[in-house]
Amino acid sequence: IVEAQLRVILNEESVNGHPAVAPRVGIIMGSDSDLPVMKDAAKILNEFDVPAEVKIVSAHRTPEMMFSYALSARERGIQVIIAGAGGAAHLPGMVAALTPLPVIGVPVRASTLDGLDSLLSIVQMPRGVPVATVAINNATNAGLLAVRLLGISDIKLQARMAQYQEDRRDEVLVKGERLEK
Ligand code: RP5
Repeated sequence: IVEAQLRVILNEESVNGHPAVAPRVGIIMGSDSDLPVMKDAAKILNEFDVPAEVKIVSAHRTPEMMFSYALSARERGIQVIIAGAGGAAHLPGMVAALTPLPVIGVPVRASTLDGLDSLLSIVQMPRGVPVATVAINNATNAGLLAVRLLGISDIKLQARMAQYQEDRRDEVLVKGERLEK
């Protein structure tokens, strides 16, 4: 999924509010400037045919929207939330405080501190409010982790994840063989 396509998804959803297929994963981010990073999570979910929604929800600029999003996610059928933010990245933690759903945090490199600020803001959660934090800018891993979480109760999806891992292993082996020649 390219950025332009995601923007179309965002605009369409803001117009009719009802995606065709009920999303299982919610991908949210603090700003549209996070899209170039967060699109990688959408790409993975698309690859695994997991329906997802993409929304801009800011902990600081739209706090009311963050509350309503987090409080309604479970009843709307969302099973995992991927939340990306940069700088004082409070979105994943605040959402995790408001929902019992698993929240995966993506620290986005967005400031002069190179993403370390985002990483620490997301990973240093107090006891009792977990956020599964991936590496800086690694929304791909957030997508993969969401698939693994869904795979716990979805055998077909879990089998596809096992296949994905085999494919990655084969890629490495092929590269190694090429080097040896
Ligand atoms: C955060 O501030 C966003 O998640 C983004 O990473 C960062 C900068 O936002 P913009 O000023 O680009 O909108 O809330």
